[in-house]
Amino acid sequence: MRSVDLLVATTNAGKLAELQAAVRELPVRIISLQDLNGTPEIVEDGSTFEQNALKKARSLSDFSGYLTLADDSGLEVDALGGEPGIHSARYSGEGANDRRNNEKLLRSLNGVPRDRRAARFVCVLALCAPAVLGRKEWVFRGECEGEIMFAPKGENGFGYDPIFFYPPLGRTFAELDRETKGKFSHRGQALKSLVEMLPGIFQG
Ligand code: ITT
Repeated sequence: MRSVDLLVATTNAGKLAELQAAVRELPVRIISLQDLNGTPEIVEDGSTFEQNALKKARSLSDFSGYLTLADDSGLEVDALGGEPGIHSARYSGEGANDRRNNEKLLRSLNGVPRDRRAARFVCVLALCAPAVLGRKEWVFRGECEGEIMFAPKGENGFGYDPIFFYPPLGRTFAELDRETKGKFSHRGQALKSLVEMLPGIFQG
C-alpha cells in the first residue's frame, strides 16, 4: 500500500502525541500544523463536538490540500449539566491552561459526593479529503465513562487526565501510560473506528 500524507490538524501537543501513536503502524506520513506556514485561525463556534471537528478538518484540508484529521473533544460532567463539554479547553476563561481548568472543575464540584461525580470524556474525529481529492468526509465518536476525583493524581497525559478516575482500572487517566490509556479512552475508541476504515480510503 502506498504511503498517504495525512495532516493531523491539532494545536494540542497531548492530542497530537496520541493520534500519532495510533496511526504509527499505518502507511501514512504525518504532517503537523508546525510543518505548514500561515495556517488560518479557526473559530470553534459550533454547538456540538461534531460541528467543531468538521469545521477544523474542512478548513485545514481546504487550506493545505492534504487529507486532514481533526479532533474535537472534552469532558461532560453530569453534576454540571454536561459542562465543560465543548468548552473544555477554555473552561477557566482568559489564559486557561490545564492546571487552571482542573482547579476550576474541582471547585465547581466542591461538596458533591462521589456517587454524583459521574463524567465522560467525548472525542469526535473528523477526516476530510479536500476538494482536490474529491471532497469526502467521515466522522467517528468515542466516549469513556468515569468519575471526577477530589484531587489530581498522576503525571501522565494532559488536560483533565489527573482528575478523571477510570473505575475499571482503579486509576486516573494520568496514572496510565499512553498505550494503556489508548486502549480504553474516548480518543482510542474513535481512532479504532477510523483505523479500521483507513485502508479502504487509501485504496479508493
Ligand atoms: P485543537 O482544537 O487545536 O485540537 P484544543 O486543545 O483547543 O486543540 P479542543 O477544543 O477539542 O482542543 O479541546 C479539548 C479539551 O478537552 C482539551 O484542551 C483538554 O482540556 C480536554 N481533553 C480532550 N481530550 C482529553 C484527554 O484525552 N485527556 C484529558 N483532557 C482531554
